[in-house]
Amino acid sequence: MKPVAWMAAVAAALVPVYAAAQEATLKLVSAFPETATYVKHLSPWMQKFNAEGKGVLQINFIGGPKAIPTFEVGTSVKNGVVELALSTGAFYTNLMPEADFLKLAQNTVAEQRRNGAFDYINKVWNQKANLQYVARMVEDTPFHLYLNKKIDKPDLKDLKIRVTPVYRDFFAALGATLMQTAPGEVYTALERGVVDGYGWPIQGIFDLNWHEKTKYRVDPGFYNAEVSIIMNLDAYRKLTPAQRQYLDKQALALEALNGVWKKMNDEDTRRQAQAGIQVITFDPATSKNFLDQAYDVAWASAIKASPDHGPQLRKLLSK
Ligand code: 173
Repeated sequence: MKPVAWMAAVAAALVPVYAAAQEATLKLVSAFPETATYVKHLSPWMQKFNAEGKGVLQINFIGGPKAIPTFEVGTSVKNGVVELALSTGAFYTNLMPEADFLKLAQNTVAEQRRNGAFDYINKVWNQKANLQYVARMVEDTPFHLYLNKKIDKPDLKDLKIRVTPVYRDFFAALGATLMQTAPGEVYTALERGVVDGYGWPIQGIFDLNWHEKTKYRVDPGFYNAEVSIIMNLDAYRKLTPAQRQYLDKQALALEALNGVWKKMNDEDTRRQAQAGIQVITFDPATSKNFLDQAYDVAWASAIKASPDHGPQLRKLLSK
């Protein structure tokens, strides 16, 4: 056979294989328990993703931390055990300290896509953790300190507080004794009195019945809860242009739903009051110091842990 004829024959033989390879299925795990609002919010999106993505791209939801423990999700995505995860950076700081910096964002993810922050995040996530940062699913959601013992000033001396990396440096600076747990272990820790309180966003304490074991919420809230879809970089690079375009389109569609969080947060704030959770506040100057300290401590620690990317990310994520 002449080379041209030979190449044509091979190409013809490859067509059916190529066509059959057009649909790919990506496994997704959640680092949050399946009863969390985050998973409930993602479910209809995954359904739509699969309905509209037939023949192109599908998601196979594997489950929550029973499938892969919360703090092992990042490594599993990095290594390609699963292709996708719903997680927050605090759960994969074992891969890189930068993972936890996104809680400090003061701009929206839409702005981050415009001002280069999103690309910068991806540069770091690609290089340091073999991850592609696909979409930020939660916005407008501050974290709070929840307590079972009353305080009248921001002094956590003598208090044992459940943390993740989100709160670690701030609560340590306030004098707390720290205990790290995954969300799935908070209820038991409260029930057994192993901790006197915990950090969590304004939304979600009802998902795992923590309201039953919570007396106080400290205001103001601080930071900006980051919950996102991350993807194994090799799997991302293997997508065909059509598959990648489809994923990007659905990522933007997920972010376009982020307006719901303000309403969800208002609703949960009301529910907390109804559940008898009392709000601890400080005088205005103390509140301001509390909030300033939250950011100062976190950025100082971020820049120390990542002298190269910390300052850049601070610029790109601040107002
Ligand atoms: O588990 C946590 O408190 C935590 O780090 C977190 C982060 C983002 C959203 C919800 C919880």
